[in-house]
Amino acid sequence: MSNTIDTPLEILGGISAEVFLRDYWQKKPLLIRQAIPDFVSPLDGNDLAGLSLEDMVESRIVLEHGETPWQLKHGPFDDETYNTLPERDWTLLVQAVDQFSPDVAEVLEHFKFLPNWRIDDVMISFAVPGGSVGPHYDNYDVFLLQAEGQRQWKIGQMCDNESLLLKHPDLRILDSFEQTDEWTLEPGDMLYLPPRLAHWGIAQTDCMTWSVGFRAPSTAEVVTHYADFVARFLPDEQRYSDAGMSPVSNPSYIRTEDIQRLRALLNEQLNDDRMLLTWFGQYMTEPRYPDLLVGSELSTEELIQSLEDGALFTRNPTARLAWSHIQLDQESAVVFFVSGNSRILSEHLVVLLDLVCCADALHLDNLQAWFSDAEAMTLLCELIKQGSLESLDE
Ligand SMILES: [Mn+2]
Repeated sequence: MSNTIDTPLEILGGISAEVFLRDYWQKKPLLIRQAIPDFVSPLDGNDLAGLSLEDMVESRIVLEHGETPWQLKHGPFDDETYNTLPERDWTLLVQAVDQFSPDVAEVLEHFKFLPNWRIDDVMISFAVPGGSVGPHYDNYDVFLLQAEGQRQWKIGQMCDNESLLLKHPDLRILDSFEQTDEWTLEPGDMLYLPPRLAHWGIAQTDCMTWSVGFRAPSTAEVVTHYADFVARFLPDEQRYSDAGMSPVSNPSYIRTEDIQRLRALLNEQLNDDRMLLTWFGQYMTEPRYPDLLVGSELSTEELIQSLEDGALFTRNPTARLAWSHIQLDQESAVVFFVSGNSRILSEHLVVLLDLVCCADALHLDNLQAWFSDAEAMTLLCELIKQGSLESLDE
């Protein structure tokens, strides 16, 4: 592992991950000039517009002075859409471009000081001069990397669900913006914003911004999804029970002891760390576009043969992988989360998991040592079958 916590990182403007996480992450913004020096975007506005024509891709166009103020159009678009756009004041936004472009996914390599299961996607916006989606806030952390042209970023107040918004059916634009700072970002510059901080980006020239966004379940999601997950394992017969209760003096009254029984029931069901880990790992690795995981059936022998013939396997950018340790009776084991599923593996496979999760590619050199390990080979075949690992020449 190359992430030493006190190493100065260029992507963070020369501060260490430790300092960034202590002073900025989830707390305050950080402007980093030349976070990626001399950054040259591997795709341009036309490439992005091309992506927005495809069915699988989530895209939007925001026109400040459209048929209505701040008009929002949803993709997929067609050539006609682009032929009719005005010269100024519009923005095209395309979600999860990292899933469709390995060159874009590569930018995520810079963020290895954060858990990869917290990363959501790389959204890319292209704007013409004046283009903006208005002053707003988001509920998640974001790194805004200027990829092309210049964009002015203004930052403002911390917001919450009481912050007043313009009346708009789809967009959450702030009614008031209390500016505290502003900067113009050039290619390679990056701005980190914590959740709920008001921000307002305005294109100065034709410009492209990459937003590395993070996912964090809302507390409401955690509570409802986890409760649903636990409930799947509970038979209908298992119920609130009050064997041994004392007689009531007032039949309408709910006593402290009744609530204590309920509390005990909830504690017993919700305090299982292994269950919590299983749910969390599965939930946080759910892929955004599961349809993009297309696997192929391969036996261990066929896998070995293909590796010996020079095959290279890489992670499908759609796959989301994470792992952790769990205690099984007496021994420690590993639980591996793969795109919303989990499987328990022997502890000795940690080294292989590290390869699967982190290596640039899997090939004869780094896999040969595992050929005689049946559990390891079964795992690799399943990852290929399930589409998480794909052969580079396919
Ligand atoms: Mn935003």
